[in-house]
Amino acid sequence: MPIDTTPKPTARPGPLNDQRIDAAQIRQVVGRAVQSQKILDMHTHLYPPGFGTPVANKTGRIDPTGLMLWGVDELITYHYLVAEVFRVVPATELPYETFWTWPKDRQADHIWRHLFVENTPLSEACRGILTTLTRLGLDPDEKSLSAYRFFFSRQDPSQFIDRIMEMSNVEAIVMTNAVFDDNERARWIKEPAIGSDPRFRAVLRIDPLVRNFPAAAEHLSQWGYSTGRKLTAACRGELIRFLNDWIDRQQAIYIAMSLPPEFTYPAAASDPIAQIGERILQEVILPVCRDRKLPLAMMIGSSLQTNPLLRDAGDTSGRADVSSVARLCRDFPANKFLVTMLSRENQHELCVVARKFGNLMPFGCWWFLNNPSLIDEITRMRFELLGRSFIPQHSDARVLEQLIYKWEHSREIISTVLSDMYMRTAKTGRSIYLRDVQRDVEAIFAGNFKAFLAR
Ligand code: HDL
Ligand code: ZN
Repeated sequence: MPIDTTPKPTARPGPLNDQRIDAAQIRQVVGRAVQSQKILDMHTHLYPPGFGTPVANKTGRIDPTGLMLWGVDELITYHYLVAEVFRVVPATELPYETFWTWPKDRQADHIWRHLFVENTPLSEACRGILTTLTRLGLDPDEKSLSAYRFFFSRQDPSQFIDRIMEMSNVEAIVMTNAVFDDNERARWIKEPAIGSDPRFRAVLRIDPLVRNFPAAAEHLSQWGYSTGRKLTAACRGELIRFLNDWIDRQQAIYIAMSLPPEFTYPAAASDPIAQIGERILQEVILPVCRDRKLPLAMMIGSSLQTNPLLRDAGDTSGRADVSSVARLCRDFPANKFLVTMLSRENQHELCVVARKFGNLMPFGCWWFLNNPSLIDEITRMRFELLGRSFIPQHSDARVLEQLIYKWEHSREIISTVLSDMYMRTAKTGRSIYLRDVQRDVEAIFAGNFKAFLAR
């Protein structure tokens, strides 16, 4: 279902909105505006109940392969915390394979004990759990998870989504719908209306198409698209048909893919898979995005399965080539690029390239950058170089209740940074007005994304 992108009228000029804000009031006014701003969370891994849930709940309906993750066992076994617990209880003491044979609740008990009870929960992922439990009215000092389990078991998944969205002040949740994931694809084919929950929007995620076209081509031919390993005109036509079929099925609001640190455009002549990936990008993906007026989200810098024994927790980050992003924006001026990069070292260069290309929208503090110190650094850099023409954050939430902490923690930091920016502007003698704050806060948390979609 498309996002309503009709631009909200900017703050009404009028006595209230022309109200000048004294420097001493700026923090308070900005804090209130940021807290009350509804957020369009433009990248998550969340799902509505229609995708099934493996979590015990009030309705009694459980789907072991369901994709809607919520509840304390899913929260505590978030792959960020799996990686962290193996630093406390190393694989030499607890073999990875043994951990993976345990049921989810036993994994969660192990993580709770070692990261929250016997050690001080200091990491951002740990702090997030505590913020979430406390906001839900639960005691974060519990020594076991049983009280939390009882609380979640009494919830109705759909009503709980409403409650969490209200608590985190999120107006819409943008999913990641990986068409090459067999479980996800089967659900869309079985039930075409599966994506119709008005609280959610779909995104067509297509990593293998560029990361490993030969393998992707095999799957596509099994799905009825006559694609061979060579990008002939016929194959190109079939790939375009595939993308359009899925954009229509999902009502996707953008197309997304993650790319490795080694990604370059043009592709390295020595790498045939990268070479055909480049042609897929140039001759299939970008023309479809242009014709359908959809942004392409490029999430660059993830090295997958660096430690495969950690499974979802086994990925790492690497510095990527920002000049490749610049060349894509230059060579495809009719395309819209949402770009987030995983390496801290890439952030300043990405801001500089964004200054040169209006079809580039930097977004979020992604994954290993979603920590207070780095959100602060990156957001300051973006305001200083881009004004407010960027999207400061997405939650990347995989478990529903993460919306609570990921947005509470980010709002606090973004509010502080934005206040500092206003204080600096006010020091020049330019007054700051309430309409400035209302307009800017709406833009960075929702309006910029909606306007970019609508372009
Ligand atoms: O590729 C992505 O969208 C990443 O966000 C991965 O899903 C990653 O595992 C993650 O959850 N990061 O927060
Ligand atoms: Zn993600």
